[in-house]
Amino acid sequence: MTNRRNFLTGAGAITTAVAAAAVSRVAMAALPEPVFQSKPDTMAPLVPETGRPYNPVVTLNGWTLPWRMNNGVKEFHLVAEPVVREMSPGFKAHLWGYNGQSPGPTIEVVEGDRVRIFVTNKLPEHTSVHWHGQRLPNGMDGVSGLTQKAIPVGKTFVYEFLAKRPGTFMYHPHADEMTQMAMGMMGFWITHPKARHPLIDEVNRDFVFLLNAYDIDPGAYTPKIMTMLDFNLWSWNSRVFPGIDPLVVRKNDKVRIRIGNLTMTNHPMHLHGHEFLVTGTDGGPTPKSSRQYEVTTDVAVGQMRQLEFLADEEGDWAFHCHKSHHTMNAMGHDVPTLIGVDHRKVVKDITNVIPDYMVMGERGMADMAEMDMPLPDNTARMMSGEGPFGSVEMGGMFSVVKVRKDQKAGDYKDPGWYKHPAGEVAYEWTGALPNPARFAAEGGQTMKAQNMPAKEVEVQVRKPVMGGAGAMGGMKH
Ligand SMILES: [Cu+2]
Repeated sequence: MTNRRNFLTGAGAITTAVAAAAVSRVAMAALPEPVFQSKPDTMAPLVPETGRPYNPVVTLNGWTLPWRMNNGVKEFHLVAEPVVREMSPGFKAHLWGYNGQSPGPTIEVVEGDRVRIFVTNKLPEHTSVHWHGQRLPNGMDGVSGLTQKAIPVGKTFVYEFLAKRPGTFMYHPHADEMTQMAMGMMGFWITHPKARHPLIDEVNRDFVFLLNAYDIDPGAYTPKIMTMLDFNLWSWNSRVFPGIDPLVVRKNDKVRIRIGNLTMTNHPMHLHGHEFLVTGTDGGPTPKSSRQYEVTTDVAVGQMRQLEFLADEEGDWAFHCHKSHHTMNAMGHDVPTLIGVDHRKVVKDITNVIPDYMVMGERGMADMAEMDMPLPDNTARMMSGEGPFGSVEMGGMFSVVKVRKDQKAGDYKDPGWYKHPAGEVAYEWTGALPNPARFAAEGGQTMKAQNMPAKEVEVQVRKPVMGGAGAMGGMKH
């Protein structure tokens, strides 16, 4: 049971999931052998071989936990343990999670299933699992101290309940939560409807991911757990752009995206090129009368949201959190705004003291994306991600919904960048530019300035306290 076995192998964005190994009769009497996953790839949906059929979800940069049926009960085995998570290529974090990964594997069951979950604690401290959003007996709710004893180090506890209502749920510890959630302990839970449900549509693609946030100093591996606000890594399933896989769909697919928020702030999730409906919340499917088309919906702390749309526009459509600081990686927050400030004199003064001092951001921050600055080892670049037209200048909570007419049903392989039809890309104007019609300067119509100083305001630029790339790397946003 303690052997770490990779049941799921392969390379690329999508690899093949393998169902749990056949279980011998002797083993049936014991706990199910836990299944582990060490790769951060998006695994192909796990098609159920036992129990009621359903359309499985795709966990972005994650996987679904195989189960076994034991006398009509669906049995899962979660192992809470320290893990190493690759958050983006070249950047690994030392987190806590379940079964080899943070977040833990997605659990998928069907409305009416009797579910038994074995939880083994291999953390250095006690834990528990709260089944966020479920209807269940009070003693199965997982609040240590209140509804159960915390699971001591090295022990295994059993949770058992009926999956009563269909919907989108989460699981996470309810013991030393501040530490354990800051370290990445969380996972998704889907209860599929047992039959056609009037408020739950069949979809062609069903993606799930959790929003999470970490505070990891550049060059460090372990999150700081005392952080309340100053997180510097905003992630989906503990991955940051460009480490987040694209959401690949076929043109005219009906697409569902389920998002859970276990960070300490809200995230307005924004989709380009399509309108979506919020078809479900923590409380289950939304009444049809409450649905309205949106392109952004806020996912508040502790909430789940289900978005649905018809992917009828081909292209590479950005999908991201609309808080611009959440689409950046470690760096940048405390950097003063330097746009429009000429630094040449300041730099000359500073380089007398700090020879390798470097100025950033006098033309905006875009230079940063392309600049190959020396960063401490094991640091996610603040913003990067090469697109077909240059740097995407993004990090953090950002990915791309790739809509293709020739994508095969059930194929999640990255089709590469969209090939735009001729004449459908913004282009440079090379003709003559008419003289701009200035307003105030040429006596045009404009509002009178009130209470404004008559002469130009002098800008006082504070001398930067820190210099050099390493010091800038220590800043947060
Ligand atoms: Cu956000």
